[in-house]
Amino acid sequence: MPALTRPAKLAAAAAAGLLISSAIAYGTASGQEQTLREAAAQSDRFAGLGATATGLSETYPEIAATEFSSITPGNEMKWESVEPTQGQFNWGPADEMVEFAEANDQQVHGHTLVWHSQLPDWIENGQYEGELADVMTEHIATEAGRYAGRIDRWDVVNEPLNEDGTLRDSVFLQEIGESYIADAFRAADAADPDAKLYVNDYNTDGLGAKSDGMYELVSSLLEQGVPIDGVGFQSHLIVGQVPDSMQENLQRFVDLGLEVAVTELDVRIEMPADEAELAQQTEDYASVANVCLAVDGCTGVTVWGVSDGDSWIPPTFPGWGAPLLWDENYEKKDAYFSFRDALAGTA
Ligand code: 9MR
Repeated sequence: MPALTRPAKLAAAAAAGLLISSAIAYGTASGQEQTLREAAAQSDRFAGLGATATGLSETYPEIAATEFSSITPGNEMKWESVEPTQGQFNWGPADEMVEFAEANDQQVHGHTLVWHSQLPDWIENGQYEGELADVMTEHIATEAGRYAGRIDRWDVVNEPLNEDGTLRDSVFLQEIGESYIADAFRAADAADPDAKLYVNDYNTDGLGAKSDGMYELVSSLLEQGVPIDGVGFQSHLIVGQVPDSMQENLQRFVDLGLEVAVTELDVRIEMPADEAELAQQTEDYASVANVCLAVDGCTGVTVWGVSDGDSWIPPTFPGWGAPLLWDENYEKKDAYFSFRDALAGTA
């Protein structure tokens, strides 16, 4: 069947009673080059985008819808966003993003239920009613419960590790102890038994102390019968530094019976980026896609933003930039094409 044009798809969806929200569905233009999502679909993987609500509604809706098959809300599902005051919730932006994904036949990667950062002040300052363990499980029950059945993967616990592989000294570790991780997964499983439940971290992409810590952590969770399904590898990389051991590393987690995903890929360059660095970045994107394709349990790759112009990198790492697949003018970079071809298995 030929791909439907956007108006035809909308009309068909409306006729079938499928348009339950006001989110716009974007069709796939026929006769054009393959998109990232089509490339990834050839091996049943997702091509994901770490997006913002404004990005989906204003800045890059068409790119998000046509190029990607999974959406991760970059900030909108974080604790400070959804529960700025204890018991008072702000679901608007997160709802919009889930509706956008559903209208465009995309998966949703929920991010994130328990994280030491971007916490509301009332948690940071300890101004909550009750014990933190109960507050945390209540938060998980409410958020994961709200979206139950509509989330493909949840980052249940984000960034629990120090660089040496020990557990990060977060407010959750301090107040609850290391059982907070198992408690969080059990609460998420109870609230949304269908979602795949992930632990997610950065600097765990290759073999090393931190990924050894992750390996020990998930092994111990599995031994305790904790309902964990997957491990996310953020892959915030520096150009030329895709770890040689990335495939071996991801594979050892799959060998434990877990699935894995690359969850926040970007490849930063010290500015100004020269031709050689951009060429290296082009290779690096393909290498990461190749790793995911080489590991049977790797479900897909999410990139952390569309354009170099709206990445988190320049403000966070002054002097660094150009980390993504589209340049500041939303023109596809060479890295886009190498990444796509690698996802399709043809690079
Ligand atoms: O993309 C997010 C950015 O807009 C925020 O300012 C930032 C604050 O920490 O968080 C960014 O996303 C982070 C993600 O949630 C977890 N891994 C690291 C990402 C980059 O900081």
